[in-house]
Amino acid sequence: MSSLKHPLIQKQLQITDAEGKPHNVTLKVIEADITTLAVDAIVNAANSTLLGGGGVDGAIHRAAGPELVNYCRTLQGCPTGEAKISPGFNLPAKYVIHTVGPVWYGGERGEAELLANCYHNCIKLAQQHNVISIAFPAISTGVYGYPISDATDIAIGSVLQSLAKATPSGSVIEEVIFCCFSASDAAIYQQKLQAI
Ligand code: AR6
Repeated sequence: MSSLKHPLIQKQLQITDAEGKPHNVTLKVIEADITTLAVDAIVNAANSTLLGGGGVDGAIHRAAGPELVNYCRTLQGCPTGEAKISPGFNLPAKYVIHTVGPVWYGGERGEAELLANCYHNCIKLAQQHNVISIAFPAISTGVYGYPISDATDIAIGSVLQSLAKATPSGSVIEEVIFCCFSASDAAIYQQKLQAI
């Protein structure tokens, strides 16, 4: 395992699900290329076509191989804030959960709620597919321009809220990885996770 994949911080929390049952979940912050992670599901910060693009989306499509775009054609796109799932094909991850983050227009166009919906819908879909470990990139904070500090609060907050809303019919997610692509993003995630 490369040293960059070694968690910069990890925190074990007890979450109470919708039926009042306690579950342990470990939240980790790492600095890595998400396409290298052998987890049950990695999340893709896609666009609404789901047919590939730049940034993490481009990296995931390159690493998964052309079968991914062929499969994504059958998904018929994805609205902002929602999520769709595909196999991981050549990736070490079993699934890719594609979500479409909001473009940042200054914060007055419902960006915060849309970004929270992304995390919530990814967790929901993951649980429906028996995912135990999931890795998220910093959705919307690249090309889409969402300020990293606010986006990080939403990422951590909405993941914890979604896990608490979980119903016993889905899998119990035991590991959530926040996969940062720069040391400066990782430092922000680390600081926010430390504070909870
Ligand atoms: N592993 C982990 N994180 C990565 C990787 C990687 N290999 N590559 C980039 N990032 P962005 P968005 C980080 O721009 O803002 C695409 O063209 C990156 O540093 O990928 O949601 C889509 O098709 C940043 O922190 O996604 C859409 O059109 C984070 O991933 C649009 O960009 C998100 O940056 C989506 O924009």
